[in-house]
Amino acid sequence: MNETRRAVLDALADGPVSGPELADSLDISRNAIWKHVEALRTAGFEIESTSDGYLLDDVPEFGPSVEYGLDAPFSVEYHDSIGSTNDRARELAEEGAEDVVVLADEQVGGRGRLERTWVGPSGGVWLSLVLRPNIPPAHAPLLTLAAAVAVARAAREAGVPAEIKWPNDVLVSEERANEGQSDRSSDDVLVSETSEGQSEQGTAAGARGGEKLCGILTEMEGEANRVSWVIVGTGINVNIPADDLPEGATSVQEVVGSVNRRVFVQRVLEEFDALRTDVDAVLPAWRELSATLGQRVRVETTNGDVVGTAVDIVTPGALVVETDDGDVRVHAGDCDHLRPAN
Ligand code: BT5
Repeated sequence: MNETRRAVLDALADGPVSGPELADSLDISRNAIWKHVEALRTAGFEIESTSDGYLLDDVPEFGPSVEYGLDAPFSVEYHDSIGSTNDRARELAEEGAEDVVVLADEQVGGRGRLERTWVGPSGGVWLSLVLRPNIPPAHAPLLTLAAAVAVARAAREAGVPAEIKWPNDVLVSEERANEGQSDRSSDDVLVSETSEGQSEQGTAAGARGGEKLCGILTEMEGEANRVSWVIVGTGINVNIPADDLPEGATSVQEVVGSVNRRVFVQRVLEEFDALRTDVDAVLPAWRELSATLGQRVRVETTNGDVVGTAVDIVTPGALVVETDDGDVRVHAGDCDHLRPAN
């Protein structure tokens, strides 16, 4: 949203304000004011024309309105439906964009890591941030961790007991979901039960450490010591019934009911913005929200499996696993939670 349109919107929110008054105060023509008002109406803002002037009645729950009231320096490119927000973000990055958020209600060609499919029905928050941070490529994983912290915090504010599983998932753990489920019937539990004698293989939801609320796919381009751009693609299951999601997934709606997605995304973006400007805060915040630390884990890496107890996370996002052969730092891989370490 450009500066003038945002100023028109702010004035309407404090309205009623007449067209001529607005034109005067913003130093643009009355015709330009009219065009901004019409464009805002098209974007779903409800603007009443009263005898005293224009008045903002209602802000759309989702859409371009995400920029309205956002306390972070991102502009938003909104799509009702898109193939992959990461693909669109890449186009924008290659054109030189910075601090743009590509946001969609529905994503029909979403990607996970290793070209896995990401399911993105309407009602979700599918977003990709285009960033140009002044960091070496090796530090980019910190942005993934920051995004996970931002999502987990926003989810917790909404009442969802979210935790982070290394490296890129936000989960609702079985235990915590059940804590918040006392009002549900026993055949309506959100997270599948893990057997008492869960083996080292782990079971479906148990191996994931809980049900998946959000996944993050970070992509980048750069040279040896400096990134050119980074795209942090974040998929959050917000107002989606579990039936529309793959097995092992959950949503905000399933845990606490539907929420206002505009407010939810704004909180994610604001938290992310605060963390990217205070990188020293990322790891401590991540540790606090982690479902992985203290767990027995198996991490599948390109050099084979690492099995042991996850004891820490260190810059720029490596998991420290205490194994029979000593501590191993794992930088990338798929992580299964086995059983809690004694
Ligand atoms: C991820 O991959 O978790 C990263 C997902 C990133 C998605 C976002 S949405 C916005 C942006 N645009 C894109 O095109 N992508 C990003 P990974 O760790 O590989 O997990 C993928 C696996 O999660 C799949 O193989 C499924 O098992 C599962 N999955 C697919 N859709 C899901 C959903 N909506 N919720 C939970 N799990 C899902």
